[in-house]
Amino acid sequence: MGVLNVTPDSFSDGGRFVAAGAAIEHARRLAHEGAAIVDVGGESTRPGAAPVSADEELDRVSAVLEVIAREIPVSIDTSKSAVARSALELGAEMVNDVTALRADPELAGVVAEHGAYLCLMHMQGEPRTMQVAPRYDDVVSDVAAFLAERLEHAVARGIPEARICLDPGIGFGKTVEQNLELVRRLDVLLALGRPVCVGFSRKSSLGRILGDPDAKTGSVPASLGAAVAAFEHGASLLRVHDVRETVEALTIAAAVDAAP
Ligand code: HH2
Repeated sequence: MGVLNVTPDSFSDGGRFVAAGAAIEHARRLAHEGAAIVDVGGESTRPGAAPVSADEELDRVSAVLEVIAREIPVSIDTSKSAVARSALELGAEMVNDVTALRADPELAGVVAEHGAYLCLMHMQGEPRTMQVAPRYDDVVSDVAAFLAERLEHAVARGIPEARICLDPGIGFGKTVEQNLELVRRLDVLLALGRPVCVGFSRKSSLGRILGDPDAKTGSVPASLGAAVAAFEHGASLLRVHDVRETVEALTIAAAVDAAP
């Protein structure tokens, strides 16, 4: 899954793709480099980010979706039913909701009505404050219990289980060690029976592991290490900014695993 942030303030690529032309070109490039789907977002969820209105979010993504959503597979990274509805009408196939259907009670119905795919992600707290003091009894069991409950909720609202994937939400209310433990024990999430998506790409934990306690992002090589580790632990969707590099790294990891 290639990331396309049509935002002025995303943590790693904010401002680069605000102009529709640049965003369209980048989406095509991600697909060409091997992304199976391009995740288009109009609201930053980085720690401390301020929320935006549905109109503003739609304004940012519509011009891009109008051109690319019937050309390449697209997912819309939103928690708002109005944004999801427009995106699905423009041809998007999947809704990626970092609140796992908790922010907008109408979102589940929109996903069900359009027969769309859905990604349910775990987040503790909200972006403004989530990194202040994350607390868990056991991070992996707590995230698994949350995702199991959200999966049940989505299915009860008419979204077929076969259309849903789950995501531990790397960096969303988690310490560096908690992020690592979630990948290390990914089997606990896989036991829920759905494909697992991991988004470690360029996140600050990577820079912190490499020795910078104030890191705001992670490097490309660090992101590749995380992608390969997540793949080796069973993730089948990797949400990444650097598609070509990730495809190359994963192709080698998969070739090692392939039986002759
Ligand atoms: N991470 C971000 C945004 N959406 N969706 C899923 N399913 N999983 C993730 O890990 C995830 C996500 C944050 O990364 P990014 O989009 O690059 O930054 P920003 O939120 O600042 O736009």
